Amino acid sequence: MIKAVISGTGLYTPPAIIENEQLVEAFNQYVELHNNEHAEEIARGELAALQPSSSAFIEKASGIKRRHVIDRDGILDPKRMTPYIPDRDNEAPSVQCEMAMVACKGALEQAGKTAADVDAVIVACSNLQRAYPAIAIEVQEAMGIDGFAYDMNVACSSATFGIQAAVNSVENGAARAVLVVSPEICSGHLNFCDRDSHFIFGDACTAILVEREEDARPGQGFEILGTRLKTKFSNNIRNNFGFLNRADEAGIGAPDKLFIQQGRKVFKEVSPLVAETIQSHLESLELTPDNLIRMWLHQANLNMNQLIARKVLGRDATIEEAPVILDEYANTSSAGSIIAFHMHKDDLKAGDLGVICSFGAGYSIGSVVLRRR
Ligand code: CO8
Repeated sequence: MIKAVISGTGLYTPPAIIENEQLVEAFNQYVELHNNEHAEEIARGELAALQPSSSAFIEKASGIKRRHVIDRDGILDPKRMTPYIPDRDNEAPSVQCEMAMVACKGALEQAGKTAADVDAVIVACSNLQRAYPAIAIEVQEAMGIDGFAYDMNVACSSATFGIQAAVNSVENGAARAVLVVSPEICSGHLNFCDRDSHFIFGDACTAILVEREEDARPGQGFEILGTRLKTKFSNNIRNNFGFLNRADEAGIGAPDKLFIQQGRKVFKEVSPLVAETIQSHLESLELTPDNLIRMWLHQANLNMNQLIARKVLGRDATIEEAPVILDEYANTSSAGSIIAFHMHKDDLKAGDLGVICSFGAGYSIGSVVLRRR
């Protein structure tokens, strides 16, 4: 029987950084401009004045200190509040393809493989730059991979669901090796004018190489002991952007065509579901939480991760057990847990166990239990 392993990971981090203080300064300038412009309606009680944001709130509520973004200037311009990412000619690589190339090359290098060893590419992320052709097929072409490719989207759980799809392809013999790539440009669909969410996201791209155990270098990477996926419909994280928007002009540009969430409800409803999913997944593999050396959790909120880790372990997790990258990257949607894995896996010893767990819109939860080879 063919077994799949993760033999390499790669990461692309956009060089531009926005500190909380800089984001808040731009937001508060926008608020001042907006409130001045609408002073009369506000005075008449017809419109509520916008309230300023605060970097102390952001760090306390989320643990986020800064984020990497594709474009900093457009976001920090109080008259724009949107990244500026120019359209490209069809002959030039798309932005997502360009990010994916860096991450894919990193994953192949780590695994000691080349494009000739790979048969498939899955681009798994929350927001795709265009409807078609699939970004994955563009990445396949740019990497020089002979085989097949497709896009998929399960919001923050795209990468873990993508890993399961890759495991299936490898274990059923459809592909020797699959690259799962998550080019997350979250700034493209974040409402930087919304105080409740303007600080939440950042941009990054991760790649994971899933390949046949027999092809992987001895001692390289992680055995995939099991994957467990769970979804449960919720409107608490939603984005109504889509191809039908143009069919009702009234909704074009409305706030619901960008990311919107009931953060507190998400926190309360998702945390127990995640802990239960990890626990039952471990149980099905005849493992217990005590066996876990590491949890590479989705990186949305530090308080949430500490709560989930406490529920799973029955005690507070150390920073080594549940590493944090959201302070530097903010929420990079499906890339978050994979960035944590990429950065905090090399110290594990042969036989050590860990779990990658994503959670987010859908709701969707993906758990991947790994053993260091
Ligand atoms: N500055 C100052 N005060 C603020 C701010 C701010 N920026 N924002 C809100 N406040 C105020 C509120 O108005 C409120 O005031 P009051 O008490 O007077 O009503 C008070 O602060 C508390 O507000 P909240 O209750 O909203 O604060 P929370 O403690 O709940 O923290 C969080 C808010 C940080 C959003 C938190 O709820 C959270 O992180 N929840 C978990 C959310 C989560 O994990 N979501 C996952 C979504 S990601 C995903 O699925 C991927 C989607 C696809 C990606 C798309 C890319 C764009």
